[in-house]
Amino acid sequence: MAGDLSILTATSPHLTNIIQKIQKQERITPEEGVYLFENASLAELGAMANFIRERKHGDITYFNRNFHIEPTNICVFSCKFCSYSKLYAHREEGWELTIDQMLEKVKAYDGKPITEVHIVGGVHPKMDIYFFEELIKKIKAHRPDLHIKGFTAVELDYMFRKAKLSRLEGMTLLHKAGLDSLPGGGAEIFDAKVREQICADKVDAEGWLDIHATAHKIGMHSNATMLYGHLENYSHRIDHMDRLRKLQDQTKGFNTFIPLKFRNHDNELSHIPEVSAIEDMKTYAVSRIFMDNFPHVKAYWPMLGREQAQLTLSFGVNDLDGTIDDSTKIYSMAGSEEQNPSLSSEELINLIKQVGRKPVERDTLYNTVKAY
Ligand code: V47
Ligand code: SF4
Repeated sequence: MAGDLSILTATSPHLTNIIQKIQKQERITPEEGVYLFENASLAELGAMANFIRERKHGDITYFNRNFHIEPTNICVFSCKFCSYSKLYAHREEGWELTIDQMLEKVKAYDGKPITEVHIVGGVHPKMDIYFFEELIKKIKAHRPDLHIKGFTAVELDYMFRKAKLSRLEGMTLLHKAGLDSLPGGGAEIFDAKVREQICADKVDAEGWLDIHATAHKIGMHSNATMLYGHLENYSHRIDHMDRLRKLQDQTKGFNTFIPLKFRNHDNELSHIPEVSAIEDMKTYAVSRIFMDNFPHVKAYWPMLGREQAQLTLSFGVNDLDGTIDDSTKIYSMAGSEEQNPSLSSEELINLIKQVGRKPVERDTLYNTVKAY
């Protein structure tokens, strides 16, 4: 369990002050967040983040059994970091699944102890809200206990606008059909100038936050991501987290914060070198320290690779995500460590145990399914 942070000999009065705040469970300011990124050593960040992680969760490390459905990679947008999408004009190079094909994917898990399906994909101009309403209803009719976590705010924004529905009307329609929660994708970096350079044409920060606020308002939970390691600086990362922290103060609807490392394979930002493992650990640690009102910080292991994912468990992360089969292509196409992100539950449990943590299988809402 969490020890005492006073063993840390702070290298500046500013850092001493931050350490004391953490011990007293006080919130750090955005300026202090930037200070940590710029001045704290990796060891100091690790100690602080781990202290908070153990105070919140002890050694527990969650994982869940889910699978992905990616309805299409055809997309009306052209995010520069995306290695996955194809424009509608080149749709013969991509894929478009029918409702029956997606139902077949769900049926392939009949009898298997899966608790969640994560549905996310490109923004296809012809797959509208009513198409997805029917899909969700059919999945629920087939397997009512399966939690449907689906659609980034980017997909939802487009669907709602196309159907001329308000965000509240659109979200309510999908929720009534059986959509249970929202994944955290599409957030990227909220700063308008950086967003303009990496994903100019999709929903802006205000829109992303408002869509999640709308979901929270009708009782749905959601996650939040941050794409780091491209054109942004430390202030942009902290600004991103600060906007999420403020919304969470109001709604308490976010479960998990997921920092996503930019991978540079085969996209329009391929000239940008990927950040180091040290930078990854710093980012996880500052996230855990700064996002005091987010219950969980999650690492997506296929993106980082198994060993780095294990390391994150000492830098604030208490949850490992990753499909247990190879159903997602978003990352493998961007150059993730794991080209075939397949890991049996036993292997995942062993990875967690190897670094002295306690694996706990959870459902989407962090109810314990089984402790190991
Ligand atoms: O928004 C796209 C990212 C996200 C690249 O909520 C890239 O449980 C790195 O949000 N390098 C979508 N990242 C995936 C996502 C997610 C993943 C796992 C769990 C959850 C959850 C959500 O993938 C996009 C974008 O930020 N992404 N391309 C790339 N080249
Ligand atoms: Fe489309 Fe998402 Fe790729 Fe952007 S990241 S181009 S919205 S699939």
